[in-house]
Amino acid sequence: MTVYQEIFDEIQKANKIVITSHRSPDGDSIGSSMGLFQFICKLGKTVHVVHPDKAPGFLHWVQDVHQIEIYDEEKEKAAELITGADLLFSLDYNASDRVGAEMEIFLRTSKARKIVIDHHLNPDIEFYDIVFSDTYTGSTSELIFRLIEGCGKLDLLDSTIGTPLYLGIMTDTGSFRFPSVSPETHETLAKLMRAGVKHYEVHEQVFDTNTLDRLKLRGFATSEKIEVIHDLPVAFISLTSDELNKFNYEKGDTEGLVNMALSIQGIKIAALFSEKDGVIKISLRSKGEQIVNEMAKDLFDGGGHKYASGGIFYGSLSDAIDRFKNNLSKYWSA
Ligand SMILES: [Mn+2]
Repeated sequence: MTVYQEIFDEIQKANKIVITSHRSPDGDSIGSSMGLFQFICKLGKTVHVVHPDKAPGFLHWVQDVHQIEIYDEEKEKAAELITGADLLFSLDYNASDRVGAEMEIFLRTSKARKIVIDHHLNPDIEFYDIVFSDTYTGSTSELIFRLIEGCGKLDLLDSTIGTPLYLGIMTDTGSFRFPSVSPETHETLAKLMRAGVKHYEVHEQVFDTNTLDRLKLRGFATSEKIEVIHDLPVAFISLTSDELNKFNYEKGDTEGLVNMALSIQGIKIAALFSEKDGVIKISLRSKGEQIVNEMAKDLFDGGGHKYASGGIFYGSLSDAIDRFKNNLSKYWSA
């Protein structure tokens, strides 16, 4: 039996299905969660999505996204759903601590059957009853599509299921440009479009949403706050909390800013350091031979994908930058 059929059988058997995803939702966690949610709804089953925290504003247009139960906002209700579930999905993360320490307790104590569908490295296979992990695929949303196709239910695919999947694939592949994009990715996109997904609407909803403040912050960051390291093709941007406040910073305003640094001709590694909530948040991006997930893990208590990782630093902005600069050569693959 294929893993797709196995998962489909579990869905058919279950009565109380809960879909979870990681903290700080992104396009893929929302896309995969809502794609699977809509698919299970279409099978005529009841299902809840429980996320640790709320989706950023640029994802509020996604159909039924407001039905997601947010643990941070309604802890008791969210905990009850998880505890009472007989089938639990972990989407776009593969270790229970990625939902945050509080919500993790309920995942750990839940008696539900547990299924992980994910594309990050090193899944916690002990924790799950069924593991559908593919670290070569660019997004979890693409894996949800593969599940629907693999269990022979492609006839149910419509734009309601397909639109969030398109969103997740698009955002996690940098609009279909990362090395993780495969011919299968484009075949998936074609099938989503045939099912009625309006790709241009998804792009518009995600990318044409700048506020004037955000655009000015990005202009400031790229004109005043970008540095290229002298002897390596590495660039970084740093922003203090005062600078963020000056542009009325809202969550999501620095999203993708690190890619501006990576877009400089010849640059292979880019970083963004931003001072938020009293800590330094770090985003790392890379290309080609260079990978950044080890650096994120070792230096900034973080992790992620080979080409897109992040972490955190408890200290000053300048200390975080020094830590990055002083250790770069160790992670440089010549
Ligand atoms: Mn993902």
